Amino acid sequence: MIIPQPAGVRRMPGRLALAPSIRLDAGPGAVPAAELLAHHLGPGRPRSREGTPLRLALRPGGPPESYRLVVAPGGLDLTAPALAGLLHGVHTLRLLMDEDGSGWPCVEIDDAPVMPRRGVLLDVARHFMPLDFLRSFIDELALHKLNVLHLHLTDDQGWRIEIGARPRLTEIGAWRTEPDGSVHGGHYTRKDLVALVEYAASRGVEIVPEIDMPGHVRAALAAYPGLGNDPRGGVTVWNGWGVSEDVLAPHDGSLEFLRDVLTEVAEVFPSPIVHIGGDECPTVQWERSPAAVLRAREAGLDDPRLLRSWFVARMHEHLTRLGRRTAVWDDGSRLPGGRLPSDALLTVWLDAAHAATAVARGHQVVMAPHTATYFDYRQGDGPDETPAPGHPVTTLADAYAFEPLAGGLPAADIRRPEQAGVVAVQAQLWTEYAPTPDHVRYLAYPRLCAFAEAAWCAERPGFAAFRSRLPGHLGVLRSLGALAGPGPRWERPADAAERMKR
Ligand code: TNX
Repeated sequence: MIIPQPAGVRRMPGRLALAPSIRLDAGPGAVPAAELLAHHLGPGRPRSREGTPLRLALRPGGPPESYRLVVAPGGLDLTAPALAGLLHGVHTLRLLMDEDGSGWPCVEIDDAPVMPRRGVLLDVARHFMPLDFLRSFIDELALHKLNVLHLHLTDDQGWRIEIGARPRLTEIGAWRTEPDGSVHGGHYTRKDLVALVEYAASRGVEIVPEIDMPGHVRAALAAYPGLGNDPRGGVTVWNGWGVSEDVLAPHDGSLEFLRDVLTEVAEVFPSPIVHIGGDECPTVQWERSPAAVLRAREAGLDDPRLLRSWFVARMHEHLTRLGRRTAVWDDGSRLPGGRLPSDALLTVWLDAAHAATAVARGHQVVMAPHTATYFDYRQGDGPDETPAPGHPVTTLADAYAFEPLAGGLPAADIRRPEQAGVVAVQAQLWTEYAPTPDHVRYLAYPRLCAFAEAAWCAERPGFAAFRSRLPGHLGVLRSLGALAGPGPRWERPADAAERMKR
């Protein structure tokens, strides 16, 4: 069977052999799912009244992502209470299809996910990723019944979203000179992103944008030096990895800048959630800057280090005015005295104990523990693995063993912010060491398949059973062009040094 394993499957005798043509019968509200099914079947299947009947319909009852699929020798019926469920049913059909595309085995499936939000972070800031890859990747997420794409759009190494009010962000901030003198970069226009949001929605995927602040901002400081703590400027788009000491200056100009950016981000992305990073923000520049120390005092803070949560709180106010919820990385909340507004969503990248602390403080959390869900980490010790230094190995089995509600964490409904608990799970593809889509896919597969099953199944079939379904599943991915052949070779640091000498 397929990945993720459906909750209830009954194999029935026989198969549904597709006639040369199909008859798509889509009830009210089911047309987008029917169109996606027709798209999967390809242009070689004309529609006619005599064709194989494929019936899709909305039918009330059950959670919005649930679906019921009945494949019988004479035709198939797919029903769900909402479009999201119908789209999942279409993806199940895509995976169940015979290899030669001639039909399906007969089955009855009743399916629904255990976690309602199943996301993947893609870092397009460290390495720019072309739009056609983003579209294919969205298709791949949807195929795994993952429904959130967290786009990490800005960082020290690049600014990837056009902001009308601040054109230098992409004129300057989207480009960096690599240590070997080559230039890397790129950005998405507002129009690109609006179209991408629409494309993702048609596949049942929501895009959550992230603008990282008040650290991870060197690309912005290169574009607008006045936003930094050193009046002499001189900050460049970073061509190294790690945590930079260059952070925003806590003056009104920075607040105005961030508000302008977030206002435009909210215009492009309809997601109810906007992520504002908040992570890894060294405070040495504020501690050294008389202007920052003064600003902290004026803001009633007895320590300039508290300016990090002050930034987050100001932007939380702004996003609330815009009707959006604020999300931040968990370490942004663990500052001395730096309590976050309780409706802020926390992406917990450490472990279940940190999630429990956040939940005890009344927060909703997205579970993204790095030891199970950071797929930039090496998946083994082989010579083809990324040189990502200092990180633990995260194997396929580690990814499969991911426990969203570890330690008895409560689940919560994201539409009810007053309910503390786990509202989502997320896998991470940071791209410091993944310069191309092939590298990203090498890191993603097959661990993302294991994550998808951990996120979907109330009762996971177990790693051995997962492994036995994997080859067939990877066959489908390969036929979609989603597997990068033999793994792409990572340039070893020693080779890079050698190349730079030449
Ligand atoms: C930590 S966890 C980061 C990212 C890096 C990643 C590399 C977090 C919010 N930040 O900036 O890309 O580690 O694994």
